[in-house]
Amino acid sequence: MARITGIGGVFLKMKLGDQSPAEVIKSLEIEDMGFEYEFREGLMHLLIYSDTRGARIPAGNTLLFRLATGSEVEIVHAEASDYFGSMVNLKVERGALPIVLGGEHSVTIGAVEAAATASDAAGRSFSVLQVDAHADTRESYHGSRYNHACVMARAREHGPIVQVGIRAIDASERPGLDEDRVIWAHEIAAARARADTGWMDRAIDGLVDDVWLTIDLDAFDPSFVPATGTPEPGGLDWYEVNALVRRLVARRRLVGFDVVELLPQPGQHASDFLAARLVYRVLAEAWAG
Ligand SMILES: [Mn+2]
Repeated sequence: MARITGIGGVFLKMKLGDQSPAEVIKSLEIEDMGFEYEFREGLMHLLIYSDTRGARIPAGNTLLFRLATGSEVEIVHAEASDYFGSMVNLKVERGALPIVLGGEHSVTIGAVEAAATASDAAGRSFSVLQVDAHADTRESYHGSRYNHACVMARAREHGPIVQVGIRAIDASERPGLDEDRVIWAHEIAAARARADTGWMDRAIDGLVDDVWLTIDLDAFDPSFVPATGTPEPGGLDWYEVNALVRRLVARRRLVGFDVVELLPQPGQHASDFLAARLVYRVLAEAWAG
């Protein structure tokens, strides 16, 4: 196979066997220079960016990926965001509830933008509830404003955000955080000991008419979801997240949601089941609520 090196902006499409992106790159003899991967399977669209530790592509699926270097990384990220935005738009236009699954948390950026535009057009205010271990409020990271570390910095450009379960932030994020809109994981742990769920209402109080819910699976304690890229101890439990969702749909209009940062581990599928069950539960609550 031809050796391709140092090319920016090349778009390759190929059918894969049961290979990881890293194995594909190796088989193509492309030098790994920080690639962006886009993976499409049937109606499910996942983006896999440069952080592909352990990711595997099931046999018979198609991997689309672009090689991006330097300033191109942001361009590719922006294109990916547009892509997810257009997918969400399609769902909204049909009156459906859009669900985005990841993979990379950056898939949320375009989805939120599309949902915000739809709410705006309908004359309703828009907000985002984030359930996550990390604040994700960096303005730019690794050369891109669309990096997964910048998801909530982009989201708050569209309306108020509330952040739940936060327990790991960068020093640079601290000054920009609105403490009234952050429910820290340690507060939740303390409330748990008192069987006090008031923090859920406090979180929802900060939201407006329409809400996009973004659930980064690392919000859960790693004892529940070990299969994620950046596990942080001291997280939420299953029933807390379920109760929060139930209260959310009782008090606000859920316009879409995502469940992201699942990083399946061979031989250990509890996290995968939790993620699937969570999607299920949010849908059930949304339809019942
Ligand atoms: Mn996140």
